Amino acid sequence: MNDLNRYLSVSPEVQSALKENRPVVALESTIISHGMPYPRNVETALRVEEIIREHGAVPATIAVIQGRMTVGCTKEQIEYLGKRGLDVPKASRRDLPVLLARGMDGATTVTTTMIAAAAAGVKIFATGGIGGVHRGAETTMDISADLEELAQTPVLVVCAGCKSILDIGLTLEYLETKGVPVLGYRTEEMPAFYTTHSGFRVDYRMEGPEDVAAAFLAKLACGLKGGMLLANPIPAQYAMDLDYINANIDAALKECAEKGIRGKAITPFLLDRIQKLTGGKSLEANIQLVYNNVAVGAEVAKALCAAQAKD
Ligand code: PSU
Ligand code: MN
Repeated sequence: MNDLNRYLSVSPEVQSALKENRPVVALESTIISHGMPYPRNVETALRVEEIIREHGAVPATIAVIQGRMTVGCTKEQIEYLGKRGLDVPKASRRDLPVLLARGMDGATTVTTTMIAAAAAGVKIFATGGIGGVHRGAETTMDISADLEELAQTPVLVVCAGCKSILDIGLTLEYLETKGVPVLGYRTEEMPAFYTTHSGFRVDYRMEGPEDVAAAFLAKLACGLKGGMLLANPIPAQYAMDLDYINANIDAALKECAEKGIRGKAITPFLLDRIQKLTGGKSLEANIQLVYNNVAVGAEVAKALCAAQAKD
């Protein structure tokens, strides 16, 4: 067995789709274990897989299961990841070696989902929001590993932007420095997760899945390392009031500082507090934007396969 295969397990369905140039969409598991409460997390994760299938693509939920990066989790594994919640360790790039060596489980973030997707040959990944530069990072140096991963791993990530628990302007500056294209799906404005509005512009407006696939293929063809970010705004009917959500984000940030929460616990703490402070309203918005992103992810994956079939 070669070294990678010892730590990577790709489901037979995903393997045959990749071999036959059929569209596959990767999905992360931190959003399941740490991003939403049980049982909504499991319901959402299963519905997300259905939506991808309805759009003619194959879903590949990714997690670390008993020391293997698993690409294409089963329903039982998704249920397990959702039920165990915070007891599943959050697995970012720096956690991966020890979790794999010890045969442990891990909830993959955007970073490690990209790593496993790339290892398996999956090029499109859809989620809710990415990590980024935290507010106050000029003193805390809290910058998500997701940004460095986008700079080096060739996967296109569909998200609804980054939420304003982060410094959106600094996150975009960081991505610019690292040469990561930030594309807006039918928008010129960088969306801010719960809202379509951030006041910041994306690099390019994309008109449809073919446009996105063509840019991604050009990047791959030229050996320009790294991924791309496709920012897809939450559908208007589910978007939250900007002042309302920002006030709640500010309250959650204040509590986080007062409690002295640090490191990788910050993001799950803030997500949970915002959900509670908004009485679950932000959870509904979060679920809807994920549904919207995976549908776009499936369309882009199809366009990519179609373009590759022509070559
Ligand atoms: N943002 C969300 N929901 C999430 C996350 C971010 O709206 O679930 C998760 C993703 O897995 C992301 C991770 O990769 O948090 C970033 O964590 P950190 O900031 O610790 O890098
Ligand atoms: Mn961090």
